[in-house]
Amino acid sequence: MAQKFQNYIGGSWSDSGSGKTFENRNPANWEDIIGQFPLSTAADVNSAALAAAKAFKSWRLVPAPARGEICRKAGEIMLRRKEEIAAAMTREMGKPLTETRGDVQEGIDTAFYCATEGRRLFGYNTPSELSNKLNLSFRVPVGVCGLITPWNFPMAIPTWNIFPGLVAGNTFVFKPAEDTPHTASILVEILIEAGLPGGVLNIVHGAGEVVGAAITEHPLIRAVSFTGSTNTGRIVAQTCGKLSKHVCLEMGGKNAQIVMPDADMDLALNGVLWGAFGTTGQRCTATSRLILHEAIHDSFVEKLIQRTQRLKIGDGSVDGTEVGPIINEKQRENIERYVGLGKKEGAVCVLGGERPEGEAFKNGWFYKPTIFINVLPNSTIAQQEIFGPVLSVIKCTSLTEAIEITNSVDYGLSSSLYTKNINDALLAVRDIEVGISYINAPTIGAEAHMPFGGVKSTGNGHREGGWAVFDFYTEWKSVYIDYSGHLQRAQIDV
Ligand code: UN1
Repeated sequence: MAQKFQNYIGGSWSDSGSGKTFENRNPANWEDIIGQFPLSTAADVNSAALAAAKAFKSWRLVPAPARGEICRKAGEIMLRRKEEIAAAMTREMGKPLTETRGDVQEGIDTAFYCATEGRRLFGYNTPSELSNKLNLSFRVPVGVCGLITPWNFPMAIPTWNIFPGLVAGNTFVFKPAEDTPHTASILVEILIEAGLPGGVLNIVHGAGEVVGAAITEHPLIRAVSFTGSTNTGRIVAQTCGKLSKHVCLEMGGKNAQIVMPDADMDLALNGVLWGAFGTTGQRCTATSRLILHEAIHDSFVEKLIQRTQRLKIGDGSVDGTEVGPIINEKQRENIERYVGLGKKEGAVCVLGGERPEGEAFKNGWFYKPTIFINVLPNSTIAQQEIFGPVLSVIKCTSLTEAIEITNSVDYGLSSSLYTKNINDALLAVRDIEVGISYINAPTIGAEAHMPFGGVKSTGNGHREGGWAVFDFYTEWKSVYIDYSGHLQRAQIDV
């Protein structure tokens, strides 16, 4: 009998009013059922929003350093439970334990970073244009926030939002991805143990079209943070726009790694293997295009094929696995559709392009690391986000052309350039249109205390992570204190 999990609303665990549940299965072995989770309704979201609005009244008055202290305690609990959380995460979303440990570590880093931000949350003071008048501006919480998160970073992405949001004084209605509800439940347990009062963080499990939509539409929810596909993000933005809500969108990517002839080739090779096939390519920051200078193209591709062939595909909980399963059948079919399109458009599939065969793979959603060469920059597989282990290799003749190709997509999340030429490196950092630019490092590897996000269709101008996320989770309040004792008129009595 599979374990039964519940929502957490207003400080207590409860079933959905619908009485219905959904199953969560291990993508490396679909016969392994992790649990039954509530298939919630708009009425459940309403209860959560009411609880969060009630809790906001007192939570906003708790001093920010004390709110930060709860994050610190949560970070310590995560550190203590790191192995167990990583194992639960691998079981429900498939990436190898080395990677899920990193995902939990990103949550721990965010906890400790946010804990100290509780003592800063800097505002500005400026001189007044009038005498005997004090001008201050400081940050205040937004109110009840809705959080809709994806399955590929089940601890890192929720904590990037929840910890800074809490430190800033907000309360939450949190809907995790249907594929990773267990890790999200563990995060809630941790915050309860760390002393978070009831109603401050509410979790409502269920489908995006029902629970996500109800969060976006609920009048008490003042801000919505969404990480996921560009199509869904645009729907979220439209609804939030109509209702004058804050909205932070973190959507797709089509990230490129450029390799110039003067680069350290082994370094570049290790970079693309990790960037393209780490997390089985299921990252917004995954390397999905490799732009090679013609002088090194053929030799690099040859070594790349050899090294990729050696990557160990399998169950992420088994030591030595480098490439775990795809998250679910629907996503695997989507990858297959793109591989078919690539072939149809004339690119040459030199590796993979199929499901692995054998006993070890028969009950999992596995797919082989796949490499296409002769890919045209404007073809479908070079333009659209695939979210799988599919790498498109494009040939270029100069850095200028490589930058043009990099910029020729709708997205702008991360980029990577391998070169030893400092001038080329700085030129690329200046001209590549992305939110995160790496030199001599792959397109993945963002750190918790740096702003995270992208330009163009990747985002809507906000950033998660670091100090920048506080711009989303706070409003500015400007305060003027006149101690002159007489009426002073700004712009007039100057
Ligand atoms: C994502 O790609 O969905 O930079 C998030 C990285 C991670 C976070 C990625 N630290 O790859």
